[in-house]
Amino acid sequence: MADYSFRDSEKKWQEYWESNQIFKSEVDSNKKKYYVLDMFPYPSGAGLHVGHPLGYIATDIVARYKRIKGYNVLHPMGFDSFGLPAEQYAVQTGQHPAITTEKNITRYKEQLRKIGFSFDWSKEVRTSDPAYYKWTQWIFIQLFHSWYNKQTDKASPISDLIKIFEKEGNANVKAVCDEDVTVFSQSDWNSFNEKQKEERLLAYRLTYLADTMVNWCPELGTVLANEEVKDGLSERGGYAVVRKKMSQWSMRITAYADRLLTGLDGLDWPEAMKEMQRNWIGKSLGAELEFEVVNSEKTKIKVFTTRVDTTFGVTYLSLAPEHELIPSLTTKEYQDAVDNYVTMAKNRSERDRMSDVKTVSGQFTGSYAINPFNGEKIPVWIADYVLSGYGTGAVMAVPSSDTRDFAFASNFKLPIIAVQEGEGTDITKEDFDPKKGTMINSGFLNGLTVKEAIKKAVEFVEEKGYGKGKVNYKMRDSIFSRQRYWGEPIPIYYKDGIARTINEADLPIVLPEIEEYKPTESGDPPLGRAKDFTYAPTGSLERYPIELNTMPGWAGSSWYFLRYMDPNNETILVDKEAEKYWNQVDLYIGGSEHATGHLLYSRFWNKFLFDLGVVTSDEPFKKLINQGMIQGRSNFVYRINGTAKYVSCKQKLGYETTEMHVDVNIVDNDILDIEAFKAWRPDLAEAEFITEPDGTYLCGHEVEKMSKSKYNVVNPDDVVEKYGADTLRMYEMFLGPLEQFKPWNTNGIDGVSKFIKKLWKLFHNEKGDFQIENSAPSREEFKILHQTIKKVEEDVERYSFNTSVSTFMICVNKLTELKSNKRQILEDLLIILSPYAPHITEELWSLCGHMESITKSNFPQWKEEYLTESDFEYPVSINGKMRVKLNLPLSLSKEEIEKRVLESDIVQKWLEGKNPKKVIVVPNKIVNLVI
Ligand code: ANZ
Repeated sequence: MADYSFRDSEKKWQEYWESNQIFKSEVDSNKKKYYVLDMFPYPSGAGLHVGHPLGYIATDIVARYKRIKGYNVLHPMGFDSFGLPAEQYAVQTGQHPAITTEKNITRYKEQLRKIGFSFDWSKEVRTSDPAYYKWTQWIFIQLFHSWYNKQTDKASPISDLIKIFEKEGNANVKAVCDEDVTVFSQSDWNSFNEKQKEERLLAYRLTYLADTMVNWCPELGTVLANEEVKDGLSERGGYAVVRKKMSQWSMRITAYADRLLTGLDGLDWPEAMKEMQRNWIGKSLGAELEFEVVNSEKTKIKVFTTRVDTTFGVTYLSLAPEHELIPSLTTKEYQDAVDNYVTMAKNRSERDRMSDVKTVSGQFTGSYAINPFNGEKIPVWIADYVLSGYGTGAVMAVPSSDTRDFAFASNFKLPIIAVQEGEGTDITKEDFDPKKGTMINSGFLNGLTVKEAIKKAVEFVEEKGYGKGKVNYKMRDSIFSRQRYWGEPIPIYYKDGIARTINEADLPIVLPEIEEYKPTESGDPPLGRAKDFTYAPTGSLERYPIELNTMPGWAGSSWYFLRYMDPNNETILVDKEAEKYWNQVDLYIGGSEHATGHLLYSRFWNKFLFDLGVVTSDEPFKKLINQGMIQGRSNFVYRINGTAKYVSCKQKLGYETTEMHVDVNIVDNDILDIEAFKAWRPDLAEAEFITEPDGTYLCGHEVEKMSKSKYNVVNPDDVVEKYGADTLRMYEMFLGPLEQFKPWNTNGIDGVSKFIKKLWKLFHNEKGDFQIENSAPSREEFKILHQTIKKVEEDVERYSFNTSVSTFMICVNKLTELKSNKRQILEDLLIILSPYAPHITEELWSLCGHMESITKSNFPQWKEEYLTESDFEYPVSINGKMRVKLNLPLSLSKEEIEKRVLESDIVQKWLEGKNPKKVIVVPNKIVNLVI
């Protein structure tokens, strides 16, 4: 046999693994389990580029490693297959998103297959599959029928809540619920009609319909997320966006805020990710404080403050433009000005309003309030830096301590009456011009530290009945409705205007067929186009309309890791035994861009399912690693301005040129394939070139994001075709630490490709025939092997894959030098290399005569005895003269060396029966005796 033919071999082994279901995993309580998971991809039309498999290669190495370490490994793959691109493509072309999605999945699977991943495809899930989303809908229904009981600190059935209401009303219920629930008694409850009862219950349900302010884009016919709006226009298309109140399904994720926060402490995640979630949840300890309005004692303005200690310095109040008291607070004189201001402010997105420090805009209402601490009369303003969704939507402004209040007050020439003492204020003494304000003291808080002052002020406020201590979270409940087609239907129907859940037995509610994927003319979501999208509950002759909104992209991905454990179960979301066995994901690898989206939502749903008893673990992902991105390495050519001439990179000095991206696939080691370049585009056919002296055209290069528009996308299929999957896998790992961002640079790939060839040669003689020997290896050979085993094991255990690759290279180089072809050495090398280069190792393993796949072998145990240089030849001198050389093991202690030296016959002869006066042992060097 001649050179290694990776094409045949890789294809052969991929087929072998597949047809023998080598990676299929079943619950086996006699074996330790290991669950290793990738963030599943959205199957986009563009296919995979070399950046995508980076994380998958890392998890695959771990999965294969853990298997040969004796673990039962669950390593599944699936598709996050609902989503916007397929829908937009459908709107443009009329092609059903299911068809494009299916086509893309086929392509993805083909690409993944070629890289030799050890996925258990029998566990595959697709979020757009009705058999899967049946359970996404089921979770929605459970959320609808649950409320959050603060006393037990978990979700409980709504039926329990109803029992409480029937017995005693809601006065004693401690729940996470809407802010504005009014108290009702037992008899109130019993006198409510069904609709009234439903309205009350909605305020408690974990998923609920609420009128929410949304970014509505009439042109696109949909609600947009905050990050999709820039300067009041839609990011895509630049259409006008207005803030609008719409009835939307929401998820009461805030009920879990504290548990989501404390749960982070026990997770082995990158600290930066945990910090991002902490900030997103944004827990603030503070107080709510009420301000009476002058001439209207009944109206009270409630503010949320984290600095109740600064109340003496309050010089005005400001309300969010959406605040409900504005109409009643606005005096006649200011009516027009207020109306204009409110209209203007409402249409700016929250994000713009928060970031826009300079244009602190505002409007006086004409009303005044009373500062409860000192009885001062203070004006009530409207300011759009106050957000309606946070706290109470009203702030007490302390311009001497808070930068925004200070900027606002300066802008509107409002008084700044106090400089607070103590650390912790935003404004420094230097910033504050005392001429602008009067220094006053803080009454009973004088001289205290901020912490002490806050504590004392809260006590004061509570005692006097001005307000109470309060915890606030930045995190909001998540809006769940989408006006889209390609998502899960929400399992709700409406009867008599009341939202009701579809019977579980009737799930899934399958996405109906429609002709066009756009909103209807009357502004209903696309599902409004379906002919008969109605539901008849069992026993009912009448049919009722089904909810027209669909679920957001994050619904299906919030629980997919559970379904992998038992993907085909039709009667339950996940089998109890399977869940108990596979339990948490032991290792999860994916991008850091999901910090406050997917990773937070899935923790939320998991906690809810935990409360429900569906899962046994409160946290889904024990360990998380964020793989860095592989960036593109772009190449450039330089056109001399006004000509069709291109000048090579090192010759361009003195020319006025325009830099142009060139397709990296027609560049090799920065050298342009001139003919391919001419053929690349019709306008380049006549191109002329000024080359380097050797006749080549040298391109410039730069590291950028990998993207089609930069012509720097490298397709893994091409790399596999040219070098083989084993080379691609090892090369991607070799690029650098997994977490790091790093450019794709094919210049180094030859090194890895050579390594694979060298490995092959170790097993073959000069003539190219397979030949290994059964004779015992030398100590040196063992040493090389065992050092490698140890290093590779340590590396995988700490997810340092790039260092393993270099270790393998060193090992193969050393064995090549020794012309080592001992079975005992080479077979173990194959086993430890198999997670990285699974194909060639299978091939050589079978050539070694093994009938069973190398994936069934055992990771060898390294032995200490082989790691050390075994012996050292000690020169032993007696009275300054070297008399003998003794071979002693290196592992000996000083005392043991001395003992062994003295025991030696030759030394004994020189000692002539005397005891030496002095013995000096210098380990690894010399022994000196003085007699
Ligand atoms: C007086 C004060 C004095 C404040 C001071 C801060 C510093 P965090 O920590 O983010 O929770 N605030 C309250 N509700 C607001 C809203 N809806 N929109 C904008 N700002 C709002 O911030 C809480 C602080 O932000 C509150 O404490 C309030 O200003 C302001 F030296 O009250 B503070």
